[in-house]
Amino acid sequence: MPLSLGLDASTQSFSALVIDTDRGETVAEASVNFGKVLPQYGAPQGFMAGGAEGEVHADPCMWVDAFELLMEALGEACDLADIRAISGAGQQHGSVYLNDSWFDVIGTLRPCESLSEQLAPCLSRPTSPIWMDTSTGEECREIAQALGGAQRVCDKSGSVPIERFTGPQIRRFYKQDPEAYAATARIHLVSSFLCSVLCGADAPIDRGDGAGMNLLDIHRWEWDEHLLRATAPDLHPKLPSVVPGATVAGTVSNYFVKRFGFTAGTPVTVFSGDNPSSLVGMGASRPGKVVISLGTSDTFFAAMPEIVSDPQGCGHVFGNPMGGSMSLQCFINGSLAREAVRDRFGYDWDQFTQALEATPPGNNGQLMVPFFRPEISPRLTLDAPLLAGSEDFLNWKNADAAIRACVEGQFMNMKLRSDWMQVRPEVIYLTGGASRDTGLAQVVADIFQAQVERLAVSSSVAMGAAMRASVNSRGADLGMLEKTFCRPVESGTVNPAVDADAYAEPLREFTALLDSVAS
Ligand code: XUL
Repeated sequence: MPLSLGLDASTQSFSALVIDTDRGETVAEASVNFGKVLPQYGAPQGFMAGGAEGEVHADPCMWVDAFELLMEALGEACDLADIRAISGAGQQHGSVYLNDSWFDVIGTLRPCESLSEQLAPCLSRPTSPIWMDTSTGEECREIAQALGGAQRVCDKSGSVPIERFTGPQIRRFYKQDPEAYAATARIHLVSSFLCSVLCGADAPIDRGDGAGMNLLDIHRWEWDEHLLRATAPDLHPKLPSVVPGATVAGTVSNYFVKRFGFTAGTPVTVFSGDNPSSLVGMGASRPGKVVISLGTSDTFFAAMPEIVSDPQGCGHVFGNPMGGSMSLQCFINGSLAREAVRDRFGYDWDQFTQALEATPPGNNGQLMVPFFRPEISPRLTLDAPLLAGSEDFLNWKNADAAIRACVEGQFMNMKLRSDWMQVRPEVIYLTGGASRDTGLAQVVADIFQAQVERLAVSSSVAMGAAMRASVNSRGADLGMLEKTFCRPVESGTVNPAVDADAYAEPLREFTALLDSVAS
């Protein structure tokens, strides 16, 4: 059986999905939740909370421990020896810092020892800043100044300097601990680090994920010397090379062959970021379709016919793993905000859906700016949760209205922030855990005035990786894969239930509310 494996190293869990492209079937799926299976890392949601000045880090040893547990679980669901092509994706922007022992150790991993035991001594920085980290405001300003303004950085790299992006994070590390920075011989993204571990060789970075670093010239797809210099000294040799998404990074390492029974020589396509991978897994890697992905962060993205940048400086241009580029807008207050409101009232997810179904579009004028953590779209740095809204809501009297206010606030904000992409979607593809919520899908359809389709694939990131691997190493046809694996579920289509006027006034009021809290 010729199988392809897709991996998804996300914020809260590490997941795998195996497809049989000949039969058009998903053969196996497995997932491990970091907080649940590895509580010893003190990261119940996949990251260590409470860092200084907005720092949010995770331990790379936790990721590789989870990698092993995931392969054990997957090995019980299918025969790993049948896998003929592999790729993967990681949460974007996070970075792993390695000393020069890395190059030897990664090529000689011993199957009788755990990955974390062998790799821990290679870390020149014990933990990795991840995408939720907002600690680098000063570094962003310094990089912008060195380049002659934030817009210049945006023109080159596809984004203004952004706190969570890898370049500003590298600069902060260099400034805080210049010795440890000097002892760093390699800086990997989460995706290229895990790809290296799988291949047993130092892997390159793909254009999709590389564009989330504020270091890459997205017009030439090469490291930009000015950005590198503005970030930290001697940075170029510490970075892997950048390659197109259709590149074989290597073959599965002896470690994975011996420990888990993979077939030696199985090709591994370079890993990408979770959002670029999801673009592929949703069947949207050619321009014309818009995806909303509902996860720890919510994202809105689309393949782009040409490069446009966000005048508000919150949106991004990344590489499209299938060629060209994609636009993306990320909202930090995604499922964590929905969970916070749900938990406040002790609701389960069914009750959450019922609350959305029991309340009217526009919520009788009750609005909420549902930011429980500092938001990045728009940028609002807050010391405390910001739950600006109507009086009723602030008093938390009416659970159902609070839930609708939270969800409407999230998607009105998304509509306003994604206007710069100049895409007027007729169909929106919804993915991620919360996409199963019918009430929420209806809110999206109403606010965007678009048909919403929910695809059968719930794990579009891992699916995208499996599809990329199939196309790249097994010559599979992308169009055929999309027809087979990116179909809407039965009852997965939601049409707007109200017309555009229903949200005209709430959108105006929401804009005014947001302006008032932002100022
Ligand atoms: C995108 C972003 C997040 C992470 C984690 O810019 O920061 O979506 O990729 O999912």
